Amino acid sequence: MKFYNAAAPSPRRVRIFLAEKGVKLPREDLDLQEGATRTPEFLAKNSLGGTPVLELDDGTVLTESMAICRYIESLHPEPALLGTDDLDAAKVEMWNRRMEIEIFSTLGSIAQHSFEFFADKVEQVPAFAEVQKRTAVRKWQWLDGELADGRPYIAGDRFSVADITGMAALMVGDFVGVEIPATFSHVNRWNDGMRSRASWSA
Ligand SMILES: N[C@@H](CCC(=O)N[C@@H](CS)C(=O)NCC(=O)O)C(=O)O
Repeated sequence: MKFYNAAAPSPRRVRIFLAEKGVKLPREDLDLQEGATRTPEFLAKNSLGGTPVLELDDGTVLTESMAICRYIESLHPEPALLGTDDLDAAKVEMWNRRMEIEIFSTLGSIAQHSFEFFADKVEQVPAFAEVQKRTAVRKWQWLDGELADGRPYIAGDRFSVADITGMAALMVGDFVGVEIPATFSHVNRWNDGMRSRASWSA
């Protein structure tokens, strides 16, 4: 098995997932700035040219960070990061999608519409990046309201992949310079907790 990794938010979701499970995989680190995922060899593995990619020993290739996490969970069930029973798994899925769609994607679109790296990958609209900076603050405010019930983690009482997606979003927020306002005390409590986990630096 081989994990194709890069210094970027999506592969970081998998790195954190692996670190939380205490699993180490053979890994190749790719330099995105050098276009290492845009070679014919890599595009044959992932036609979208993105990381993470997990290549199995029989040649099967998995792309998409969540698909890779799901496969890793099947091999290493503990600690359960995708839910402990059917209802819990549904709640984790619900919150993971909310974190991905509402927070991670909003912050990611700021980078996509303003960073030179994306200039040849998306049709950039710089004004949209500015709109999304304001939108991101509103999304954090929404999450603050959700976490006002005092729960320690995004999906409830247990750390889950929804928190990991949130951790990746925090990293994107650092990149694009969107800070969580100090008045959002509940999100900041969660933010502090995530940054103090050993897996934060994975
Ligand atoms: N939806 C995919 C996103 C994959 C993706 O966009 N990966 C980025 C890093 S965050 C990448 O490797 N980009 C390299 C490129 O586009 O050349 C996932 O969750 O795995």
